[in-house]
Amino acid sequence: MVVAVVLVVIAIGSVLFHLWSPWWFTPIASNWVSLDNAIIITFWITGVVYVAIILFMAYCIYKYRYNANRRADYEPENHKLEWTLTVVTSLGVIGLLTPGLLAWNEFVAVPKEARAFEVLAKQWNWSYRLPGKDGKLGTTNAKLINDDNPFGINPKDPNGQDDVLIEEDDLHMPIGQPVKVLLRSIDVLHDFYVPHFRAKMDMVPGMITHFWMTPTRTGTFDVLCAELCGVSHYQMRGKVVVDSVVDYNKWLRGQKTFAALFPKAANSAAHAAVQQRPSDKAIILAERSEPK
Ligand SMILES: [Cu+2]
Repeated sequence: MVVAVVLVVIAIGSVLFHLWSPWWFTPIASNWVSLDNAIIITFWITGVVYVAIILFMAYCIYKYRYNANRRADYEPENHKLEWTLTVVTSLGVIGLLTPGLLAWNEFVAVPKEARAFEVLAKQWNWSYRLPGKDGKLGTTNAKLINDDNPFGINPKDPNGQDDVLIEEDDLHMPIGQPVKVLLRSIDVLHDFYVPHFRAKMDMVPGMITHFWMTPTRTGTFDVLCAELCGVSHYQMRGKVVVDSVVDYNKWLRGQKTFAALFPKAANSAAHAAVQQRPSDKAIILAERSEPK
């Protein structure tokens, strides 16, 4: 009897704790509401099943408690019960999987207008590479990485000369512009995670993974590494600042290109065209009124 009461208290306590606890999602700052919805649907399905099973256990403990005058009945098969449980379980699993699969399908289907940029992870910091005035990122090769060329940019590729490099500093993004995030690691597994964006993806040495997103509000958000990547994993943190288009352009004008930062590596190709800064005209986004 005591056990039955304890189980009921646990079920009710868990639900109240969930409702009243201060820990919940941070306010979202991207378009990925569908990911929040998938998690909320998962909470509902697993929550209802959790409460139902615990209350059923409490009921059985009370109802079938020891009684010297009672004998247990042997019932090896019950087709109706088996079918009911199979159908209900299948519906629950479908309910758990469907929202996540639909969200994932959107997550990796990059819209055409998304502007690509690159995140480069290494033990234990974040760097970024944005396309220059040509709007294209140059090709890279891990074998080219050295102190003069930390991104391994191919100096023979003219598209790479004007790539804007942000080394171990804050990343900025313009609000309302879809971006394709290309992810590269040069040593071990990392995982680029911005909780406010609800977006994360593993970074695997030797391959380029990607996802896309649209920042939906301005602010400064934490970048975390979500893959245990060595002794200083805990301090592999950064900041991403979502700006108005005007502020973003102002920030972008102050950044330097591959050719300007690493002239030795950039000039190692005969036809490398050196440029000091991204041309304001082509790289700067059209300034327009901010979405509310
Ligand atoms: Cu890491």
